Amino acid sequence: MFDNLSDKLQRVFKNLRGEGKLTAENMEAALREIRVALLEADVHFRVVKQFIEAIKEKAQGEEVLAALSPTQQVIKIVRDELVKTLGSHQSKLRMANEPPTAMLIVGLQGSGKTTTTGKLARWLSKNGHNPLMVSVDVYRPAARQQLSVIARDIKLPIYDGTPEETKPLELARSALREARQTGRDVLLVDTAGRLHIDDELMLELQQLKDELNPAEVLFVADAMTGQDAVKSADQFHKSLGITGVMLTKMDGDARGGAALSIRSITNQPLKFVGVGEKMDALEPFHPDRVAQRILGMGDMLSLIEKVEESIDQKQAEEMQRKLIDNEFTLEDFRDQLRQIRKLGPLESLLGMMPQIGPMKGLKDMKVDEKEITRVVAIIDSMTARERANHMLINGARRRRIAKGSGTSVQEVNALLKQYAQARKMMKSLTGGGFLGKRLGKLKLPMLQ
Ligand SMILES: Nc1nc2c(ncn2[C@@H]2O[C@H](COP(=O)(O)OP(=O)(O)O)[C@@H](O)[C@H]2O)c(=O)[nH]1
Ligand SMILES: [Mg+2]
Repeated sequence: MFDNLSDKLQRVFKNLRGEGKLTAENMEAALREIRVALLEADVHFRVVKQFIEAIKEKAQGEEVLAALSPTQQVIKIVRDELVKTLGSHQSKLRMANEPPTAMLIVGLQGSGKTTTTGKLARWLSKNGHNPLMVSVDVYRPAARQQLSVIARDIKLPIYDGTPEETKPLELARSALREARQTGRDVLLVDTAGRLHIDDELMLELQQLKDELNPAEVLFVADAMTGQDAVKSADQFHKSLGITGVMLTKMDGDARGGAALSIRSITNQPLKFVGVGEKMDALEPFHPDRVAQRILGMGDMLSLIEKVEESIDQKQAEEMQRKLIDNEFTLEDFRDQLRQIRKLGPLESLLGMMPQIGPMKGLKDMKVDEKEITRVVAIIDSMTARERANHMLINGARRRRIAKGSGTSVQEVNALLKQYAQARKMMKSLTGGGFLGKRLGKLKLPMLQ
């Protein structure tokens, strides 16, 4: 699933990285390609429009992390927007305050309602629930039989009904009573579908809804039907009111347009996806994981996450300002080293960075965690005035600092030299056009 979109987006980012430097032109081209990729993935045009506009806006705004390269920032923005489009957070099943919780499974014929009812019962039972199933699809002779076979297969109970119970409402009512009496906490009601939405179907579902007062009305849609799935979900929601969507046959859908549109268009969350015919082929839907899968850049995304977690943005911006104004002191140097240490093993971090531009040099930099500890100790032994102005540190002071930190004068000298180099390097990184000249108020420089 999402294979095509994933391939295309990865190509967009690869091209951007290949260019080394982002400009207004290649960013514009990248946005165009992203737009085409989304449309080709059959994402609803309104969703595509929103998506592209949001990216443009964010790229021009100031909500970006100073510690990321411009391309990484673009990737981060696209990832954030993907997660948002997919629903931001995982949407869990709602349970009634008083069991049993009724859940109505609705949708068009052949969308996968009966199969998904079985899968969901299995999933619930594996997650601490005690479900009962019932089929109220009384129109097709084999329909109820189909759910019975599934129930036997997954060894979970089904309410079969008496021969007199021939109406959906009767069956549903009795099943709810049965669930209550036998201590089942969830009742899954598999309903009949039609090839097209019609008044009769909607009336029947409305009556079931009134009778059962379900905590969930789950719309089942076939992902392979793309925008038709989105359209029928929208219609069901407008006339019946749904509480969530389960998209089936994601295993056969290389495009993913339905998954990417349904949330924005219906404003209802995608709760589960079906990924195969077998009973265990049902997954709770996690927007962040799916976005990750679509972007397919595991390493890059985990780098971005790490940076997000450990770097306080305000602090980073302040640091950038100091660098530019040449106010970067030994104290700041120590803070940076502490930040770097928070990121975890340095080498693995550097390994994740794209080896372009000034970053190339970093790859060969041997990083020793003990070295960082020693450097921090040396800086700790300086007075505040010395930390603020390294020019003060003469021979006598160097000897005192070495003694205080349990190091040698050579080591103090080496540190001061390193610091001077770092100042120079950082200045060239920030001033030389790599990140633009206005990092204090960071914007994606290529869009200014
Ligand atoms: N590959 C695949 N097939 C599915 C999935 N969900 C349902 N199906 C198949 O879709 C067909 C229709 O399913 P069914 O549950 O009878 O649909 P209903 O008419 O809505 O009850 C059956 O052949 C199912 O095996 C899925 O996630 N992946
Ligand atoms: Mg069915």
